[in-house]
Amino acid sequence: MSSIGENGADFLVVANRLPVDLERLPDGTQRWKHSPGGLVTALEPFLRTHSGAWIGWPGVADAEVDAFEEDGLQLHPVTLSATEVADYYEGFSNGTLWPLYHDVVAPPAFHRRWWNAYVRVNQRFADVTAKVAAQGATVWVQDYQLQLVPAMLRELRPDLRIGFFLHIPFPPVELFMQLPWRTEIIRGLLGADLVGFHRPGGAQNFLWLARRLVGLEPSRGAVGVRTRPGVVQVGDRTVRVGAFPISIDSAGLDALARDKEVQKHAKQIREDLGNPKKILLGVDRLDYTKGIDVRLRALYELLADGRVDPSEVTMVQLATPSRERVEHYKQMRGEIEQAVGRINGEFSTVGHPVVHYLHQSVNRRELTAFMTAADVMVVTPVRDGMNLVCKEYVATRYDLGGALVLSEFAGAAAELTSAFLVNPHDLDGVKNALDAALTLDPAEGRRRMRALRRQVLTHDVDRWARSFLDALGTQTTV
Ligand code: GDG
Repeated sequence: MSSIGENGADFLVVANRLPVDLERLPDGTQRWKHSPGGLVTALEPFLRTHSGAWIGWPGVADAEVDAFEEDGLQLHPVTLSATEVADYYEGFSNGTLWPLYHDVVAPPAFHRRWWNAYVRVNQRFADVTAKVAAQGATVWVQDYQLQLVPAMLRELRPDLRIGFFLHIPFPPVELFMQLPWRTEIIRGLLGADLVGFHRPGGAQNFLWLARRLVGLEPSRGAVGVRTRPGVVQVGDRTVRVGAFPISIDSAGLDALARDKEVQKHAKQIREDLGNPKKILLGVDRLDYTKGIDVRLRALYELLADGRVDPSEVTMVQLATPSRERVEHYKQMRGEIEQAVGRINGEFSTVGHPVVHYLHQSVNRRELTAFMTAADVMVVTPVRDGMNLVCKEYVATRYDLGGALVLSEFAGAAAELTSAFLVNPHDLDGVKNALDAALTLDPAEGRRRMRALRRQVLTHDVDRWARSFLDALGTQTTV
């Protein structure tokens, strides 16, 4: 790691988190820990060939750390105080926007203090970006925590080319209209040259709101905000709006699943579970939108109805700890653990629990081994922008084995039509889909998996990033 030189960056990613986390050790020292997600992998080629920079929060409060350079990528930490973490991050981002944008599956809370912190922190991200961007640079702002950054940045640096991508659903207009600061958010997004969503429905909702909330305002009439399909005209500036369904590093995961060590590990997992006839798998951040409760309820009823034999079927639920200080999350964790306890209490035998529940995160190789070992992957969110887990499962099944049960309310359902698609609100439907996946004829299973893999392997995260940046007008040939 070295410090930053004078030259500005010409391709910048602005995200709530940096691709590295600052870790504070018990002896008071601190170190950087890599947390490379899909986004980093996808953008790496552009970041490295374009004198790239990443602006984000290092993940702990009050961390005063200087910018530094690593492997040719500039990292610019944005400091948040403990109060700002509580109000901007846990509060407005995860207590207001997250539930509101996920169809109010939990009630969003509206607090002016949270909103004020959101404005302040978005301004700080915009200020840092404005300082480090080279003349005419491309800036790609990510996700719901930073929706005001595009307009704030344009105000400071009209020379920049600005893209924004939302990783979660953009809600139906009736729900968005609940937000006391709805106009400010739409204006914030309209600062971008390109606003991207996972699904065309999100783009349409945004276009409608832009016309309704900004275009029809008498005071803004003079500026002239008009919309036509895929475009908002703000005065003489054109804002493009579109759908860009995100994906994964499909080839990388396919290769990892073929790795001999990973295969050995998968075999070991089956053995450790007592070689059950069928293994069901769930992998999620422990989040109330993911419908972990739905699949546990369905499994409970299938066991109670005698349609699933507890000596033949085992379920593994990996639930990565998430947002543990936010109230809804604490409550939901208790409910899920109770549901696991209920199934195991009624249907397990000594040494053979029906549900193996791990509230831990596992490393990427181990996760791939779990996916390789699983006969049925169960993905039942009540609402999900895309959901990468289902695509990852498909990418690991080069053997054409396994079956996917997938909620219609995940963005991925539009692409993965050969999965067992379910409405997570229809418990009988979920039960029937689980039953069908558990008793699937192998030839039919291979047919479905082949179709799923065709989609996932040809539509990877690289293609996603290129299509967004091409639409933004950035040179992506590297
Ligand atoms: C948001 C949107 C959208 C999970 N547990 C472990 C682990 N994971 C990895 C998965 C996957 C990622 O985390 C989760 O991605 P999802 O897409 O499923 O869900 P969100 O975190 O809610 O992501 C979502 C996404 O943004 C991208 O735009 O698809 O709709 O909500 O990659 O594999 N990884 C490891 N250990 C774990 O225990 N290593």
